[in-house]
Amino acid sequence: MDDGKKVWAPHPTDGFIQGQIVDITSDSITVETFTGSAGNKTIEANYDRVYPSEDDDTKDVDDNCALMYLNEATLLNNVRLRYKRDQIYTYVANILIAVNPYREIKNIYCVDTIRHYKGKSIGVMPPHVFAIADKAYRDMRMLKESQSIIVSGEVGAGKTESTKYVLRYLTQNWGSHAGPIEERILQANPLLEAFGNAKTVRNNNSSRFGKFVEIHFSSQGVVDGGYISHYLLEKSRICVQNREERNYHVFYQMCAGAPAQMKQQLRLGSPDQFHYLRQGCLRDPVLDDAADFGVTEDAMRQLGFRDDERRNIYAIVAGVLHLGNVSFEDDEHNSRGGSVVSNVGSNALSLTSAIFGLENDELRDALTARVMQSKGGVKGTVIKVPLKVYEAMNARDALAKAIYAKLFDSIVRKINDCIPLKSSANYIGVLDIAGFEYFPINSFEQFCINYCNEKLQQFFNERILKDEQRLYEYEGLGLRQVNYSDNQDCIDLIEAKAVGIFDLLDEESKLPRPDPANFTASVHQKYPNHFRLSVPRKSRLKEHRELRTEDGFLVRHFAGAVCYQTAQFIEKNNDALHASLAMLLAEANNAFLRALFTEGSAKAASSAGGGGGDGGVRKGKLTFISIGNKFRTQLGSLMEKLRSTGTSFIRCIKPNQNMVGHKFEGAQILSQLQCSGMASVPASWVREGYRPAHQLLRSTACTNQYLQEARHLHPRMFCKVVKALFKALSKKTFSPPKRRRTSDSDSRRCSSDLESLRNRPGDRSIGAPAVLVK
Ligand code: AD9
Ligand code: MG
Repeated sequence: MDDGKKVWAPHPTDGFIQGQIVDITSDSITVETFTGSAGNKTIEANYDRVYPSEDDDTKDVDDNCALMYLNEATLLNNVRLRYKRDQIYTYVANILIAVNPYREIKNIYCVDTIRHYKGKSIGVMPPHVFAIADKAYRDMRMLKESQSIIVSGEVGAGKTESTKYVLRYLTQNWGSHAGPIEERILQANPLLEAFGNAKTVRNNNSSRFGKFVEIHFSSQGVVDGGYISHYLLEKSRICVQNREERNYHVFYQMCAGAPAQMKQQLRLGSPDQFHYLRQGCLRDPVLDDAADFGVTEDAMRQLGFRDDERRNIYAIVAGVLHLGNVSFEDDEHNSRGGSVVSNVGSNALSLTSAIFGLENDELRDALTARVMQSKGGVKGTVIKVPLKVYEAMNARDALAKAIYAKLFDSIVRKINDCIPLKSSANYIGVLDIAGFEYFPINSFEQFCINYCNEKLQQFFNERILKDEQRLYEYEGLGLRQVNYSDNQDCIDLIEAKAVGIFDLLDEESKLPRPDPANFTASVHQKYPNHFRLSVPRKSRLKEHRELRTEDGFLVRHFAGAVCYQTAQFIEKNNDALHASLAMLLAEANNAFLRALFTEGSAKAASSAGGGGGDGGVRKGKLTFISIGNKFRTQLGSLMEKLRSTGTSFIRCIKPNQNMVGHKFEGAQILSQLQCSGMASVPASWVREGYRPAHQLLRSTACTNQYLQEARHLHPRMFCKVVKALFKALSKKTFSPPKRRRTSDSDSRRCSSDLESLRNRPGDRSIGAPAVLVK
């Protein structure tokens, strides 16, 4: 880096800005910027934040590994150049970066495009989700090994849309129409979205749960069936939403689009009649609730939900809305305090009882009093403790959340019943789960999702870095080991048996009077000097009161430090209904509702392993079911699955916060690239002279033509070429080693060697089927 050299310097909004070096001191560089929003001025930056620029910085490449200087700045610039040309996809080796275009780009997902990508190696066609899906399919068939595609990114980055395109590609057999089982698998999406997606400030169709969708194939490579696992449905939304957000789509769909008879039967009116909908916004200009009701209904029909099953589901949804309208007031006739259902609320109470098949009085009692064992007097005597108004409201909300969550579980179970496996040989699983997140205030939900992202990052490191190193050893490239940050310590901090944060939380929750401050103190006491954990930083935001030690803790995640406020950890971690409510539901006349709680919990317990011994902890006469523990177990089996499959990664990027097309907010995008490991991983490859051979093969323009042929060479020759290339690239000269003509017997050996080269684990899809040089 000398004076006059064209470089990228850090910039607060653009991420990086181009300029030329005008001064260099021992620890900083001064850069005069060319143009851009900063205008012509000088920027002084740390030495290690200034990066060399490509000679021709207007030319983009399909694969970032083809850049001469691969660093954060050139990576960002390449993605930017392509985004401007509506090329939203870019590779970093085999990882796909997908920038959300926030508008329709013509023909990029049509049937013809699907056809073009079928059977083509990565790199033959322009970067695309279809290419990733096709690679997964080819690898599955060739290696006879299941595959997974991990789609990640922040809220609104396009994970769910990308997942849908992958699923469509895999279920549309060579561009023809999907068959009945494929059609059913595709219809699972709109149904899950109706019940599990909602409008939020950052995405008007935000998934409020994670999912892993497996498409199973027979040994002939034909779709055989599917299986969906789901994770962490956001329950708080059922009762409370921000002013600009909404509840789950299905509520509004039913209010707007249900047939008149159903509306009459379930006493549905406009959304503003319901407390659970009124707090948020009622309509979204982009969504057509009435039409979407039809979409949800069609999805259920096509999946094979019977008329009575659909009716039962809708009734529960309506019941939850009426339950939310049950309001309370102080009980003036009771000297011990307590609450009664208010006049306004009593109509809602009877509608709810009617729909749920409950006795009106019993529902009222269960909401306004709690059954407890008396402390003094005769041992084991059960007494009723009246609840205060806010406690009764909490009981109501807990009931609504439990019912809706169980309904969601049962819908997923039913979908799985509708797409059964018959003779599955292998599967391709697509994971669509929220990425790393942090807000001004972070609670249990963020803690769980960031824990999940730590696990996925560890897996990413394993797959991308460890496997890559193994591959180079195999190719005899003799490269130095690349160091990357290991996050096992952070994972242990959270999940370790007995001493991890999840178990400390469960310990506190099992006490007669759990206290968030005690829990937080126990975390700090356990880890006084842990690198990953510390006392929360003072909140910089003035409107939030300053955090004290007992209010939370700070975890240094791989993607950044997050401060968690622990006030609600204990209640959010507890998945059990209070005994009086649980007893009430067990006796409901609505058989569907009753089954949600009996069947669902039996299955959940067995899937959590050990008959629920882990997840359910006896607490006096009450059961405490820990969400954290259940999630840890679920994630454990997901990771086991992922480890047993071949993997591809799709990193989705949100280009701007306004959710509009043609707006590239460089700094925000850079931070997403950093969080996903995209900025550091390839940079370390390059820094260590560590660029995979096959990437060179298909991406380096100067050698492209020669290497088109080289990929048909014998593996040993192939390795020589690559080594020569490696040296040549550092000197910018290249003369290929002499190639010998292959004899017929050589050809055959080459053919099988090449085949095994292509097929070995971690195949980088060197090229289309072998055609030997004659
Ligand atoms: V969330 O964490 O579930 O809130 P996602 O799933 O990452 O989020 P989603 O796929 O829902 O985001 O995309 C958000 C919106 O971006 C969509 O509703 C589309 O309007 C838009 N989008 C995303 N991908 C594409 C695309 N490939 N083409 C056009 C897109 N629009
Ligand atoms: Mg989503």
